[in-house]
Amino acid sequence: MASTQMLSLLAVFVAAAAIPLATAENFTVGDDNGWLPDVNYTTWAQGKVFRIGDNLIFNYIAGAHNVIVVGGDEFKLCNVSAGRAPKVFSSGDDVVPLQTTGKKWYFCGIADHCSRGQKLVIDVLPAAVSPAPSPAPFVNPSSPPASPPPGPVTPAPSANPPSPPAPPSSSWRIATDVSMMMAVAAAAAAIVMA
Ligand SMILES: [Cu+2]
Repeated sequence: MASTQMLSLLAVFVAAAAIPLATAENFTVGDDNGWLPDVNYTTWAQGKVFRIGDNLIFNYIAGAHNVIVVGGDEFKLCNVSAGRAPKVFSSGDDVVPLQTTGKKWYFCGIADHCSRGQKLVIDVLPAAVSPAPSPAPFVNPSSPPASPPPGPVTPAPSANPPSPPAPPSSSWRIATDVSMMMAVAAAAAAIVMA
């Protein structure tokens, strides 16, 4: 049924249009490596686009590591500044929501893990805007048509079009009749002579 096909097609379009609105991405830090020392998280983060609404997932054995949300200086020094009580995740399956833009720094506070590279800095961008409809040329039916583009102008039909070929003149018709008659006569003569 055509209407059914149209409906399913419409459903596909609606679903496709809805997908970008629902894209809060979950980034598993380190992918299959998880959250460990001696992994290059700068390399891991390279080329990834982090946005508000996305989540970082830190996977590790609970108790063996943690995730401390730190500042840039603390990140550099692998040390939480004295007197600060930073946010710490320690479940081993930590979901860290990205809620503000800008640089975010994380490191593991266990032993020397941070200085062994168990640290991550990312830059969070604003949430993705819902995709605007592609800027198709908008045609306003009520607006006057655009002036025709400059180009060769087709000549208006002439008021005096070339006259059609004149009908066969009477002299031509007579000539034809004569030649016809002569042909018939010749044929008749040929038959008689045969
Ligand atoms: Cu650790």
